[in-house]
Amino acid sequence: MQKRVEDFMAKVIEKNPGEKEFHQAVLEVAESVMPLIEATPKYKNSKILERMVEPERVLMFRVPWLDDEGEIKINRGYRIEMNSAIGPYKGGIRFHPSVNLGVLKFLAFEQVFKNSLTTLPMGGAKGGSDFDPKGKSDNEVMRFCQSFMLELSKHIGPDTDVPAGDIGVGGREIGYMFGQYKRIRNEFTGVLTGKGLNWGGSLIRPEATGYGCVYFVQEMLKTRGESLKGKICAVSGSGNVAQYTVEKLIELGAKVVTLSDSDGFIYDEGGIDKKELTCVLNLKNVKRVRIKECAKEFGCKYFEKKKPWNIKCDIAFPSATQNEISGDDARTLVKNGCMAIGEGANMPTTPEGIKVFQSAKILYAPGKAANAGGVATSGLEMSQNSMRLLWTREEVDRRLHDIMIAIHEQCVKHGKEGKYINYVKGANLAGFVKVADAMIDQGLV
Ligand code: NDP
Ligand code: 2IT
Repeated sequence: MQKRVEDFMAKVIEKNPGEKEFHQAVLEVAESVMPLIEATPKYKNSKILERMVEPERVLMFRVPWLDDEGEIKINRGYRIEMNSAIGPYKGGIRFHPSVNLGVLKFLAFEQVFKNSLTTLPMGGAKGGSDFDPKGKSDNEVMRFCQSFMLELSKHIGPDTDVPAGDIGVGGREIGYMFGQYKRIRNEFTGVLTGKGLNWGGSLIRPEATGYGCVYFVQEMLKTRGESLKGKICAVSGSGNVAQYTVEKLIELGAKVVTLSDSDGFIYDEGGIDKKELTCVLNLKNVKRVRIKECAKEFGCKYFEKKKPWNIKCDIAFPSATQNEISGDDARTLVKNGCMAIGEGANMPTTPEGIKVFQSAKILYAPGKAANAGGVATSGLEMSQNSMRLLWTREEVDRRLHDIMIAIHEQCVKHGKEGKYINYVKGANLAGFVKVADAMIDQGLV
């Protein structure tokens, strides 16, 4: 089997040179699903995995815009439409200087399996730009978003491809892009999710990824007769996902001791409380300053250029970016008694780190299962837009919670290895089967 995976990967690497994050994401899936493919003639003979790693469509375009000084700036825009076997393309948009083709292909590939797991009819896509919103004025961000959407609008639509937010794209950016789409197409439709509440957005969408991740970890803990009450949690990042992970953890009686950004992390030994979280939201979402400022406000410790993984914790919630937990970080977490990992971010643990967690037999949930609540609630936003009505907060939260429980059940069903649940294998297999069968039903697509 090892040889079959190696041969398959050699071809993927040859065809997609230099795209190391994409290779990493594909390898993880290939290792999980290859035994099933080899044992199932309909998958093997139809070259299903070879087809899945080839995006249905890749769009790459110039995004020119004017800064506040009137100087011309040029960024690159992308949309990777990976797979539409089970529904319209769906997935976020990332604005960050590290964005390139390989990063977005990894994210689009992950999204295919994640969206399949949600139980909702959504295909997989991802888009973005190497534009850096940090330090830009609102007007600069608006002009960039308008230029980006001028091209993207030709390729998306409520039944074709429905983007949403990701790193660097929140409510402000979705608003500017939605306004521009509406102006170009003269249509008010659910073409984006994560919209503002009074113009088509869904309650709970802002909270959904963080809440969903916590609900998933709750399910994992139940398999060992444990709960979140009193657990010490280390959270990385301080953006959308991190903020609402912390909110739900506080509500459920856990103690969150860290938050971070790309400059460093804060350590609040007594636990971040509701008042402090409100302060984080204001500093990060309104004033848009560094996490260091929160440490000053709370009088807690700040560690410059460090990640929070050497802080003793029961549960870690990596919620910043890919490959933020190395093999060494994973060993430190395990040594310090960490019992569970809930990945709010996409692919935050390196392959070496995953091996460390799995060998230590701790509860390890990959992002495509644990953070699927965000896109699931985007799916719920699409449903509400189609029906032209708005569900209550309780209704959306209940559906989100049920979906996270259902994802956990699928992982257990496909990932059980004796007493241990291999959530990586479970998520990959469950996500794969639905998409593979749909592709086969639809002929040579
Ligand atoms: P935000 O832009 O709101 O926040 C991102 C946070 O991560 C910031 O604190 C940022 O710090 C930090 N960060 C970003 N890049 C790096 C880096 N290279 N090194 C260290 N820190 C970094 O994004 P989100 O909270 O939406 O996204 C966080 C993660 O969750 C991403 O992996 C995303 O793909 C994933 N995700 C998001 C979903 C959503 O609905 N938004 C759904 C599912 C997954 P700084 O400000 O310094 O850049
Ligand atoms: O990675 C993700 O799942 C997201 N950024 C959310 C995608 C979405 O369409 O809501």
